[in-house]
Amino acid sequence: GRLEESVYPLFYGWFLTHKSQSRTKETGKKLLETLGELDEFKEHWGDFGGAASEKGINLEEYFDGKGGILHCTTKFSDYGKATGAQEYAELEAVKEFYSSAFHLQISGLFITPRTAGARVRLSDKQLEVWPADSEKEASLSEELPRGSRAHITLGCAKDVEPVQTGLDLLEFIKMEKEGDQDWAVKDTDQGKLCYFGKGMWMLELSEEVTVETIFGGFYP
Ligand code: ACK
Repeated sequence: GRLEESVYPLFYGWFLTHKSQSRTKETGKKLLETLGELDEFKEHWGDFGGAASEKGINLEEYFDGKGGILHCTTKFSDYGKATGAQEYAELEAVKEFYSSAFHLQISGLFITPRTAGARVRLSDKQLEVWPADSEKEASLSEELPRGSRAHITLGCAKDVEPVQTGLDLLEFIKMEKEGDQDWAVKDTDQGKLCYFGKGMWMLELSEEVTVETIFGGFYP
């Protein structure tokens, strides 16, 4: 029968199709392999705490926490309990775009000692379902452009929650904004690899990767 009350998801986002998931995982894996073999990376093993043996770090094992379907979260609504969850559900764009297909652009890939993720560049249309306060909520001081936090979590280190991936991405973007520094370490066949210190590596893809997604909610 009809539900008396609205049912709110755990979160809303763009969910990658099966095919796009395998491709994205593959691209991420390639980065981890490239990094693992890079001399410049080896100089900074210490950033990853005790994870490095004499042979190095197995990054794939390091980031094996928290699997699941690859997605780009728009709103974490916590089954309606999160601040603004109900208002978000009522947004015209959210209702209109629900279940629609979108192409998302991945512009970079990154790892930190906590998370591995993909940086997503949202279009103006996609920003219509991006919560107004997402960046403010996460970065206490600075004003960052809307959509800065958009990401796909590819992996988490042990005992790290996936919410950390977006926070790590904002950390990169803050440094990019403040920095007069050149972070570039190496040109790879995938793009420019940058080291920001403290175990924070970003690969700026020379060609953005397009992934197919469906906008919707995650309920389990
Ligand atoms: O990797 P993610 O973007 O980070 O996808 C998962 C998803 O919701 C289910 O846990 C994200 N998430 C969890 N807590 C929050 C939060 N407080 N704010 C924003 N995103 C969150 C998590």
